[in-house]
Amino acid sequence: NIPEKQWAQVIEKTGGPVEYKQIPVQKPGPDEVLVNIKFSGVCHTDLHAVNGDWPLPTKLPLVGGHEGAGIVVAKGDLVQDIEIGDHAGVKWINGSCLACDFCQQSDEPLCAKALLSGYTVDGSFQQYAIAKGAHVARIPKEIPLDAISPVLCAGITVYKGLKESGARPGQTVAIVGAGGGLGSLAQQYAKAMGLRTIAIDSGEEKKKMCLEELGSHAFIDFATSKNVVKDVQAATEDGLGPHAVILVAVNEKPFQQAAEYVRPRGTVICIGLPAGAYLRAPVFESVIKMITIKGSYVGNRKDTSEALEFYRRGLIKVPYKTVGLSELQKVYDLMHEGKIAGRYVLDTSK
Ligand code: 8ID
Ligand code: ZN
Ligand code: ZN
Repeated sequence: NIPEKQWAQVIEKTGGPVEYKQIPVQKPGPDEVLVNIKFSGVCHTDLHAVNGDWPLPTKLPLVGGHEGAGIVVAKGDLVQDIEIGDHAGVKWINGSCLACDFCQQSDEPLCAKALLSGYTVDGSFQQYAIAKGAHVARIPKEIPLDAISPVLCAGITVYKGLKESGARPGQTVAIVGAGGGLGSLAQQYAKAMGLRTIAIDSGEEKKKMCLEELGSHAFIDFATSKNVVKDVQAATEDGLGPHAVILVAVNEKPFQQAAEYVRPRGTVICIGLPAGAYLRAPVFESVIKMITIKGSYVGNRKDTSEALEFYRRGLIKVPYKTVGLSELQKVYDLMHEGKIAGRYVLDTSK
């Protein structure tokens, strides 16, 4: 029984506020599914969308959210390989053309026609969300929907970023922004991939989480360190710096620092998207250290199923707190202040 109305968090204009209200439930098109969202993680991207931080406009009015985990309750005639009652995830890539040069190579995040959940189409901050049948994440039924929701963006993205870094088991990766949603999962995926991690973030709560719960061997507090570059290098066994750096901070500064402490031959992976930020690296050191600097953008459908499989196998611990969908503004306020250790997950029934 699908209701006609549902609770949602909606912004009418860029800058907000988010408004908790009832809106109609939409019907899925022929190649789409309707997912009864049970839980949705809140990603910093959702806050960027509210604030209009990026040079890409959102749809308006907008229902944000792209870490939505729930149950398929309706589907279009063309959707054959997912059934009503199956568990599914509405992730950032809501759909893509499946035909362009990039889609053919399973680089669907690069598709010029990609639909973005909670950005160019309505997302998971509502009780019933629509996504293309080809793109919803298939969630095995034994996985709890609350715990898996942050994996649907944060998990997939950092897993992909770690693969893009080329770091191999036994090597060391610095996670910059380690105490946030992406950063906390990055430490877990890195550990599962046999990597050592150095966590960089700020404050006692995040330090404790990174060292005691997430398995990093060192924590560097960017706010109190006198020299982040030296401290990161000193935290590697031979003092030569980490083999890779995963940048998931929402601040420009570390994007201009990483090339200085990464190891010769090392790779800097840019994932975080601070507003108006630029990368900077000294040409001299970049050349003579043979550094690679790359961007990494979410993941494809295979990265998605692999990231979920890591969780299913018990390799990933997701540090999260659950509050009601109605409390989204509070989560944004905490996120804006950098006060969230791990992720907040919204329960759409409250
Ligand atoms: O596909 C992608 N590239 C992708 C996918 C998903 C998210 C990119 N993102 C982007 C988001 O849009 C956002 O810009 O990644 C960024 C991180 O998202 P998040 O993990 O959801 O944000 P958060 O939970 O607020 O964590 C950010 C952390 O960065 C720390 C903060 O303390 C916080 O814990 N941080 C900051 I701000 N400045 C720092 C610094 N100088 C820093 N950590 C280390 N050094
Ligand atoms: Zn996200
Ligand atoms: Zn395409």
